[in-house]
Amino acid sequence: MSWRSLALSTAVLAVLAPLAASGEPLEVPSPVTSQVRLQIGPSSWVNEPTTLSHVPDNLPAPDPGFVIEVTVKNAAGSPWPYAKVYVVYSAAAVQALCWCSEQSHLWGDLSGGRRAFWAQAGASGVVEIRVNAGGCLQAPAVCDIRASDASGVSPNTAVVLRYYNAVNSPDMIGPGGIVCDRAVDLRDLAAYAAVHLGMSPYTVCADFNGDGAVGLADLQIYAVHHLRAAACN
Ligand SMILES: [Ca+2]
Ligand SMILES: [Ca+2]
Repeated sequence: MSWRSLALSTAVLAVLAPLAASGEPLEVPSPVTSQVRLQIGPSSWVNEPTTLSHVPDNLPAPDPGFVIEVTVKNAAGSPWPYAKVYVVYSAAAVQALCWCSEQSHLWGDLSGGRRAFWAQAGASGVVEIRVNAGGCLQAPAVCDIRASDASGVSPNTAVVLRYYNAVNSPDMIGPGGIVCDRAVDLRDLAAYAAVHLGMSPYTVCADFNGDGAVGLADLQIYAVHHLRAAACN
């Protein structure tokens, strides 16, 4: 083997090493290296696990206050420029949530009654997505975030980066006890406060940071939307 071919082989091995380590191919987005975080307040972010696993909840709101930031990377940890990122809701979520008629991003309904929102990352593989809706639902894999390369034409063939077992929103309730009404107002404050103060049992619908308890951190998240009277049609 010549020095040149040896150097080339070494370079190829260096490139393939992350592939061997993670077991993931380099030509698809990686749920291990890709990053997802949620902006749950004006300057408050929650980092989600960096491995493919369910995370506590996904947070839509009637206003575009909650930001889902996704950084798409391949198995070697290199940013994936111009990746397409989708937020996909199950048919059960489509039925249960109160959707705003105007959305921050392009969206469409998929087979089986699912709904997908999508946006395209920039050159650094980073994209922010907001979903405008109210309501709450806890169910296995009720929502997921997935990504494909720029040529991807369908979320069905995209790689799932994260999935969620709950979707909740500060729009917890509506008139007459319906589960949501696309507005965050005194009804929602009363519903939230009852759980916070222990007058109603724990519900994931009031656990906005998904830590298994309802407390001041959740109140802070709720208050952001209540104070701006978040609402949509
Ligand atoms: Ca409401
Ligand atoms: Ca909580």
